[in-house]
Amino acid sequence: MTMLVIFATLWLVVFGCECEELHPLDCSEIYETGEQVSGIYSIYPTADRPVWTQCDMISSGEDEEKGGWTVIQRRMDGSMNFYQPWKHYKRGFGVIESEYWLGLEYMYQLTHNRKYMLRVDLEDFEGRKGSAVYSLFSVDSECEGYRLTVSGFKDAGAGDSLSGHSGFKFSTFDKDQDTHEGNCAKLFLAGFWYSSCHSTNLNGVYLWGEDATHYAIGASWTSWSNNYALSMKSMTMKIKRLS
Ligand SMILES: [Ca+2]
Repeated sequence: MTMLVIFATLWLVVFGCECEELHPLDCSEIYETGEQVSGIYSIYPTADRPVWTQCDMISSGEDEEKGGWTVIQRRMDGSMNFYQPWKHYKRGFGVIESEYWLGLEYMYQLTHNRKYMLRVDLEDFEGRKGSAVYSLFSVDSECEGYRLTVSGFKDAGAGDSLSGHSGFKFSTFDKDQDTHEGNCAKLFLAGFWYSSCHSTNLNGVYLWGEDATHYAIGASWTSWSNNYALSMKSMTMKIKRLS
């Protein structure tokens, strides 16, 4: 009987530990457990349900780059339509193996009381690559319109097209929270933290390069070449926890 109690207690302890390990908050936590292979993992921004995401595990380079990065947005081949309604931007959409948006609610759950940095990696159709790094990234609650806070820009070849969007709420075609008299999401065919309207349209139309036919609807990052007509080939937004 005593042995049975000891065995049951040990089982509970072991099982308890396994539960902890199986519920990582984000990719930073997965990296800290020793997992250093980039790929698809499930994370728990909320305690109750897992969310699939790409984890970018970086072990080389400068300290700022090292760690587990949680990919919150990825574009790479134009396979996914990013002109989506509010409820999809809230909960996330897309295909984790290729193009997706993690979801504003998960971004809020991760960042509202923890410190995260943001890195935006870009590549154009000429093969040129560059990044923009921000030492602080957070998203407010839905009641606050999922307002963006981004600061501490550091240039890594892409220039800064995002700081101007800090302090603005998220807008979609069916939820206009921008400061423009019109509807920026309808004008520029995406969902984003539009002001009046944008200096980057990372969720914009995948235009396969430069297209000046329709003004600024592409997936642009205007400090790239001061060109609203240029749409990127690949874009990734990823965040890493600092505390
Ligand atoms: Ca408006």
